[in-house]
Amino acid sequence: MNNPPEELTAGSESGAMKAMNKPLTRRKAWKALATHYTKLQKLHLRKLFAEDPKRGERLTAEAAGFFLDYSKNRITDETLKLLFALARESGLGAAKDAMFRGEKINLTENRAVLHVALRAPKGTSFTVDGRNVVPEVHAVLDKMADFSNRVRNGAWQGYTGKRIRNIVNIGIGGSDLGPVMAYEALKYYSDRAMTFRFVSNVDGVDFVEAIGDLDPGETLFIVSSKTFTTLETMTNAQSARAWLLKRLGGDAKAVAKHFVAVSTNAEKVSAFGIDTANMFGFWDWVGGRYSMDSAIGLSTMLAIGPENFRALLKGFHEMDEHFRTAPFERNLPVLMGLLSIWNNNFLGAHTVAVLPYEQYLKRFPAYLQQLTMESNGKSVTLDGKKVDYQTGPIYWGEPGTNGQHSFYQLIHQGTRLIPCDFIAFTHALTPLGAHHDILLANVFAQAEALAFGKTAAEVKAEGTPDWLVPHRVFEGNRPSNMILAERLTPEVLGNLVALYEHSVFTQGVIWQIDSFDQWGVELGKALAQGIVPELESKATLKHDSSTNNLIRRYWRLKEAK
Ligand code: G6Q
Repeated sequence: MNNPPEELTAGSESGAMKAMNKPLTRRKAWKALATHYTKLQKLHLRKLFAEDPKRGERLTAEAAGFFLDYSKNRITDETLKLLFALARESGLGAAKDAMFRGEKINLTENRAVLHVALRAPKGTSFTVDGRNVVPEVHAVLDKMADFSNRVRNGAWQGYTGKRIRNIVNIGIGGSDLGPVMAYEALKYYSDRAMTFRFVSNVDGVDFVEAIGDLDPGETLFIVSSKTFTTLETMTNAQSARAWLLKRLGGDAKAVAKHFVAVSTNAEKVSAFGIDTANMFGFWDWVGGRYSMDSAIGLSTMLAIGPENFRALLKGFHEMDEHFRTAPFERNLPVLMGLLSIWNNNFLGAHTVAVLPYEQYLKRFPAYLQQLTMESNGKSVTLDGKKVDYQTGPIYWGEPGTNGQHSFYQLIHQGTRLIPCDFIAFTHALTPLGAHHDILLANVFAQAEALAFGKTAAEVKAEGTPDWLVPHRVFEGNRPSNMILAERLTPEVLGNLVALYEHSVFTQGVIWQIDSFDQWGVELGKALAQGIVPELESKATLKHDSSTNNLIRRYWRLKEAK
């Protein structure tokens, strides 16, 4: 592309792009929010709750499997009104429609952003370049289901005639984090007779430890890579191929029985030696971090079966429909996105802690880190201007209650403001004595303590000596969301992931950035490719003095061994 797409020019037809003509900080609602913040700055959640006994019931919303209690945010009705005005002024509605219409809203890559089509029911329509892509999506899903059934029921056999019992997904970034997270999240529903492993890191440890105890005759590798060129994945895939062939007698025909690919690049898949009949495709309008519900989810389907996978897609779709149709005031992703803008851009919070009180979601924060930070870690607007406001916050987290015994200290009494997303389920999948009541008591207690804290008077009244009082005071006024659902089913996982996907989208639209490119990641891919040959055989080095020195040291120590 020599020129930016037409949509970037002022007066374009695209509603999504019109809004960006006015810089964010010059918008009426933004300025009003800034003024409003100065008035609200000192207001405490204690006061807000005391003045409105129904606040905890009022500032809630419910849809697509989830109940959101956002009453413990430092907001008033006026804040919400202004945030909704900001969303309108930013063209959120038009941007949303543009995405669902298949417009090329990923401007810097000139691509449509249509992960919502991955979970569209049969018979519906989503078009890219005038073509309805839903039938193709379902053709791939059917092929995945057929394959999964054959592996799960033993009809698909390995080269030596053994049944496949081990699945190893090789992929990285978007081709790994979603599958790992979904496997862990839905383990309860998985076939326990099968073993699932995930290899992502180019550090050989990852591969070696993953296959150490596996019988190659019973092992199937899924090479998951949209581009099929990613250094880490290709290196691991080659090692897997060599490992397998060495142990199964060296006949290259064994590859077809033990390797399948998930990719958009048929040519490279075939060059690797994988029969393209065993390739599961997806499309350039699916971003890596938005691909866990495409063929990239093949390991998920193998683990939980096609029916559960379809339930997962149903959950995604329910949230898509909610996001597409619900008014902003009751729209969960919009609410969460706007509250995040408020906390980040007005209250000055730099991070968001994601705290699932559900052990099965232990990898959810890691998954969310990519979704949120790769999407909204940008510092120029769609028309290439440097932003003069903060964009994507840092996401991090751990499952509760574990985090309570470590970093929560800083959230309660540190100097930084850390908004928290608590995620909890009213029913345990594995009920055990009083465990679930205790777990839920903890999540409710944490949100309560963060919001209301403990005053000096309260601490004194407990008989605390004066000198100890300041140490035991909790300021409170720490914002949090409580995200509640009934139980972690495949459908609810779909609801949850789509909730965050659309919240990320909402924030990206307000910040006027391209949430769907990842030039920082591309840079990393290119840089290492240049140094690899220099490490393998000495060459004239042309880096900075530090990099040159490090490479020379590596050479020296490598030789000394
Ligand atoms: C995701 C990113 C990135 C990507 C990986 C793997 O949105 O683009 O994390 O998923 O770099 O890329 P491949 O699937 O092409 O190997």
